[in-house]
Amino acid sequence: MTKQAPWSRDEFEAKLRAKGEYYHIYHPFHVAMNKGECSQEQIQGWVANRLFYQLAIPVKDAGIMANCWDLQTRRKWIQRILDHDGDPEDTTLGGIEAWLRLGEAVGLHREDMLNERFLLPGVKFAVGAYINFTRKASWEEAACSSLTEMFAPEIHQSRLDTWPTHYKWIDPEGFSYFQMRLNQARRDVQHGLEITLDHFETRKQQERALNILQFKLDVLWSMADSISLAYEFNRKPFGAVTDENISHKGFM
Ligand code: AHQ
Repeated sequence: MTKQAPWSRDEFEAKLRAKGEYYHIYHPFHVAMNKGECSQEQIQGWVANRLFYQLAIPVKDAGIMANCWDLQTRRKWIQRILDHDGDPEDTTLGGIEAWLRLGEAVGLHREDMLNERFLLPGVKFAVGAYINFTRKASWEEAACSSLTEMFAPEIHQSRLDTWPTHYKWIDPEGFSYFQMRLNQARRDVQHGLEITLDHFETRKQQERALNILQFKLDVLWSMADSISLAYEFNRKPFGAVTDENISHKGFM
């Protein structure tokens, strides 16, 4: 079989961006949420479960840095950890604290969010798959998997455009996380895209990059599926045998 020529840099970027059609902004749960069709319990369930993803991001990014010997890359990548954990040098809220305040704004208690009271096994497994991939992959392939954020500004903006109208019971202070991510995501994507376009050179490597991005799109879609099953279709884990929230804790 003849070896296929690699795509040009622009063609490769366009192929990556075309994956946006599978982004979780189109998941029925997110569509319903932005249409104002979610109850307070459904919003709470989504916020409580998405916290686990937010807590995992700096752990994931620290794992990428641990695999990366390139000083210039680390000098940039470390900002992602500071964005989420908060920068001790400045008073701006870190993303995790901002997410916890979103949780309080939708009526959740901090300790319930942090002790995984509402965390669904399916969400935890999807996030665990993401962390495990980025730990084992090269730092360049792990960087590529963060490129779902090419589509994130649109989803954060869609929440800022719709939630204040549909969910007047939520203190607007809670939306600061979405506002913060608009610029942070755009900056992250610029760096992640540069790494990806530089690293994946042959056609075979470029096809692998698309598959890595699809893996991460699967992670995000599967998280929404688990949340939807539990909070939209009222099929919580072990719901057939108990009303309690039963699932393992910790183990990451
Ligand atoms: O808040 C999000 C965030 O900080 C990140 C980091 C990035 C990564 O490294 O994988 N991905 C990501 C995402 C965030 N928010 C999600 C959302 O829907 O609110 C979207 C998600 C992403 O697109 O990967």
